[in-house]
Amino acid sequence: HAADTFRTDLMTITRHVLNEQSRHPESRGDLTILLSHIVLGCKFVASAVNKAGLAKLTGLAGETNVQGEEQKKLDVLSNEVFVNALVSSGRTCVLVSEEDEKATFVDPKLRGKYCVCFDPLDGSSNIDCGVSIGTIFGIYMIKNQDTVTLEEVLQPGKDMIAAGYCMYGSSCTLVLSTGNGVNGFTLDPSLGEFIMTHPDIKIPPKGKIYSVNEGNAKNWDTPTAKYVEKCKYPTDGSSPKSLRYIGSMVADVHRTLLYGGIFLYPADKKSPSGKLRVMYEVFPMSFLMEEAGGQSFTGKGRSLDLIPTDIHERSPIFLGSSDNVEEIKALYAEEA
Ligand code: P6P
Repeated sequence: HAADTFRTDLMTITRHVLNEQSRHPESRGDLTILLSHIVLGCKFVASAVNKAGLAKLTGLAGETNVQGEEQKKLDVLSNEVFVNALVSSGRTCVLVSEEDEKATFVDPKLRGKYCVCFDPLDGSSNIDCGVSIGTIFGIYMIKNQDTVTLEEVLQPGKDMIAAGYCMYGSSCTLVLSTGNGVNGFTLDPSLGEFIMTHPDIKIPPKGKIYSVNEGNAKNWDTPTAKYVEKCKYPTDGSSPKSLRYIGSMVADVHRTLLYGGIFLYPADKKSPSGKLRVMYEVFPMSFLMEEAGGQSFTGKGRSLDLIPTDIHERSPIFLGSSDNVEEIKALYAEEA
């Protein structure tokens, strides 16, 4: 009967965030309001991505972004959606977007105490073929919102207070941490609500999957080359690892988080600092990995200890199951 088909005690993302807020009695709910605006942005982008093929939103917008990549219409649309949602929340004072060359300093009359760094639609080169893409975001507290400068934005990732991603794929999944573990939510389009489907995500301590673009093998440095060799031809009698590489960071990281294993985007001779951006790819994904019991390493040290000097700075990244990351850390330590 009805009670069997409808859960009557739904844990929505809004309810979850309010529960988290109640853990901070001094909180005035600013983060709750900010997150609700980010969630709104994700719902809008999910709807646009799902209709993209029909609404001719795919294809190149012609302009190129600061990365020199062709900007697709959905990129431009998603960036505008998030900038508008974040500014109108009245809880942000500065925004860093993958799509905008400069940081956006919010109109002083509309400022709040948070800085949000985000990639509105990461993996967008995959839009036309239907591969999962995603929004990635990280949130910092700013000491004095009225006098915030760029220097104050360039903080180490360990100072982030929240981070998350929304993956637009076969279903729309939002994974979030506010510093008290990681939870996953799936959008129920009929309700327009994100429902908690993955409570308290913990990454397996060791995994059998490695995820890297093998096409860059010619340019890898020795520790990465040695590590990938060990994945393919183990010398300890264990069976070879499986390679899974989607080429969309949110999809590759989401699989790593749920199934375990390691995701690598190493430095190489072509890109000595790797490809992925520190502020809105490396930091948020590293924050989530550590909150889920995993690790994130740059080849030199803990990813979250990095102090960026430019908002679009890149870094090599090795993240995932703790035991797997330890193996590559050992190989870099040998090389040092
Ligand atoms: P490559 C997508 O363009 C992206 O920024 C990430 O989402 C993804 O992990 C990476 O680049 C893929 O890069 O060089 O392997 O195609």
